Amino acid sequence: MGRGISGLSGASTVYALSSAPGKAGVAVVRISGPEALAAAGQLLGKRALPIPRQATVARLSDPLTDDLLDQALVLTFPGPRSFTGEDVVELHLHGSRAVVAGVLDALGRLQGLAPAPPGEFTKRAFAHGKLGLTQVEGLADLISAETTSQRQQALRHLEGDAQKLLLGWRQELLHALALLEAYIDFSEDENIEEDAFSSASEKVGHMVEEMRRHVADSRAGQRVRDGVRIVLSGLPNVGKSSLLNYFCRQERAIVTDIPGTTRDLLTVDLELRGFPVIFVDTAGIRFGDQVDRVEQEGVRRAQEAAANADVRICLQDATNPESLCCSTLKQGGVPCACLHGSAINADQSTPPHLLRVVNKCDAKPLSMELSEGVLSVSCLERKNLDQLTTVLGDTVETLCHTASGEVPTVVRHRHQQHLTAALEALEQALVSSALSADCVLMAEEMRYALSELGHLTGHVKLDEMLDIVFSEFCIGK
Ligand SMILES: Nc1nc2c(ncn2[C@@H]2O[C@H](COP(=O)(O)OP(=O)(O)O)[C@@H](O)[C@H]2O)c(=O)[nH]1
Ligand SMILES: [Mg+2]
Repeated sequence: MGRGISGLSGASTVYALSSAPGKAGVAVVRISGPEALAAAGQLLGKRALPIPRQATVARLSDPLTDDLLDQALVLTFPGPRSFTGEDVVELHLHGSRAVVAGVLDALGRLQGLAPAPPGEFTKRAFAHGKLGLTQVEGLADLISAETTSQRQQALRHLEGDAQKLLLGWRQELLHALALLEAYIDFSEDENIEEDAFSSASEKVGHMVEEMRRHVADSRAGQRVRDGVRIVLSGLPNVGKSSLLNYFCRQERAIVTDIPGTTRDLLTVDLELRGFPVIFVDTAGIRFGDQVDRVEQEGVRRAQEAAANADVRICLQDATNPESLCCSTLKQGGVPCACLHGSAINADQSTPPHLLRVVNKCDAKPLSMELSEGVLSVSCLERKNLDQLTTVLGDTVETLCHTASGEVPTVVRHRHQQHLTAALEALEQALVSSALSADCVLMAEEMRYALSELGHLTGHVKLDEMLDIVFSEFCIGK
């Protein structure tokens, strides 16, 4: 039942430190493969192997020198009921460098054992059908999760929510294709039900609707995984860097009253209500003779960052009438100096969510009435910044939730690409069905969609795709 995956380590039994390297309370060494139980037996000396899946304290010794290595907790998981599907042993050692080095050395000297390359255990789990590809990705995400939302999303993927949904679509599609092919082959035959064709079209139509919903939600999952990009933009000296420092609770960006102080993009990773956010401070937008080449490039990058943001905080200055004249304030519309003349990235399907904020309200009472939704704050006197944080938190939450509240299936760019391609093929299949009742063309499109779904579930195995997926893992996983 192996999945015949290339790139597995040549050695049949592998071992590695699975916990983080360095001094720790406990360190876990994992061994997987046909020699795993025998290897553990050698470290245990004359003592019998513990009962499977039962943690047992045992003295481990170097089989060659008989040196005592550690008193450890030993767990055995005979295959196929193990993480990799093979025989697996876990040694829970005292987490000192000397203990770990001693045990790894002793294992390295045993016949048929080799150190596991990065991701090898997970690769074996995939090869033995223990994990689907989206579950493998969920595992990688779980290991790198830094916020609550990332943990929740990754766990649901690891538990197979996305895999189940995709496999369900795959089954539906296979069924519809079988109906259609039977209709193509035997349509003359009386035994073939009249409605095989319409029934296949109906199934495809249903799938198209569901897939559209998931593709539309695609940014939410990617944002939880990669972080919501919040870009601070506006004219020079409006207080962008001051606001960034407020959110970081430290002086990350240089603040001066000299226009053009910030030139490059400055990004800071933070957490807001359990969601990962990336704040981006940018150069103030200005043009003209006083702007040198370095600052011009900074302005270009600022415009690009603003165009590609998930949320754009358009900051303005209560003491600077020029910044208050910005059309965003007057009309509540999207166009603004920060974006003027910049090319909006074609990849960005949804325009940035805009938050309009007027800073320095301590210095000058606003003579004009602010349009609805514009917040007036003071970075200097910390006025209304809690309110801004609340609005920002609400926005981030909305941007990270799918419309239905279901767990997003699409959490990576790879997912979005394949799901979109599958959807387009099925939409095309529907066109063939409706316009010309062309079953052959329709079946062709459905087969293409099937292969795109297969890239997501791991049913279609391209080595380079698997390399990308597994490259995220470290040694011992
Ligand atoms: N009065 C007042 N000055 C501020 C406020 N926020 C920032 N400033 C000042 O405005 C100047 C420009 O601030 P900075 O954060 O560097 O603006 P940036 O160019 O948009 O990044 C500095 O001298 C700040 O001290 C505020 O809320 N009130
Ligand atoms: Mg600045």
